[in-house]
Amino acid sequence: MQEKTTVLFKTTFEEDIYNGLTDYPKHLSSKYFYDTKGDKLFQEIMAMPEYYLTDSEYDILSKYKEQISSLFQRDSQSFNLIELGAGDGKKTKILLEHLSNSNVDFVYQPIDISQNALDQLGSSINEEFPKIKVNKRQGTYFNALKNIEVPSNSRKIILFLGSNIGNMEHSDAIEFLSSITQYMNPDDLLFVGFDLKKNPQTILDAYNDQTGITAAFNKNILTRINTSLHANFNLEAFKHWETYNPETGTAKSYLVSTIDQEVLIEKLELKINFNAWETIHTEISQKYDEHTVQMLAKNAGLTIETEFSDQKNYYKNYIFKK
Ligand code: AVI
Repeated sequence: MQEKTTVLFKTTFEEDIYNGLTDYPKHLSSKYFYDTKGDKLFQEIMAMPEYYLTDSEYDILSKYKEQISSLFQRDSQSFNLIELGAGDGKKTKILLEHLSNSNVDFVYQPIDISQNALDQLGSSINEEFPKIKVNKRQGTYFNALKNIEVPSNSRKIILFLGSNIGNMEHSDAIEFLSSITQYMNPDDLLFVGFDLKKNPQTILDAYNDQTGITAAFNKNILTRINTSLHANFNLEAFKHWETYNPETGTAKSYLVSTIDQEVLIEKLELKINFNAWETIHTEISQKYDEHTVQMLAKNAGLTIETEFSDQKNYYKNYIFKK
């Protein structure tokens, strides 16, 4: 049993960690993977040969940049290209380069939770594509989207790449897409990347690489708790474990305690007990099929305008309208 005490939480992080680790079964949110070290590990994941998602989306954007750009700039109307979770913008730059070379009139509005990531992205775009107008927004997707200024004669093209949607349960994805729909006019477009169902082994390999980068990424959440909440998680006593259910398309990441152990989280005045082989669920990475994307779109009030897939049919980018 956990020893629960009455704690006044100073941050949502503290509250989420407390609630997740005193629940049964235990869970932590994958959004807490991304501190400076986690961002770096995720960059390394994206560069791994096993993590096919990045290359697949890169291929799609490279191959179809002309078609995609012409859908964005219909009737030569100016538009605002709003990217949710822009990160380093590596893939988006394929489109940005093409749009810049074609002298298209648009404003790029990257939104990210990390000011540091935004500043780096902003200066690299200024350097590589000086003609592009950039208007950065730091914040959560919705706060930033709510406050974004788009002139009434400009269309909104909203990008959500990298199968980031896959880190949400279907009900949350529907809520998320529905909220975006509320900000869209009938002329606006939503461009989303979805990782597809495929050979289950390919998926397991992408989330359980031999070099252990994904394991380090998953365990980084424990390091973060150790550092910011003064805890004593022993990383050696946890195993990274990945599962994939080919029927539902859900890949799940866990940290499994390899021994009976007690962990102290000083700042939360909390002792957590783990039985040997007890789990902490940390992430879902959903894989999709046509049927599921249609179900999400329908429930969020969106229609599918068109779709693009890579050569291996590993990944698809969909364009939705309201
Ligand atoms: C950010 N997100 C889409 C990645 C994914 O594929 O679920 C995060 C990740 N987790 C392990 N590897 C990569």
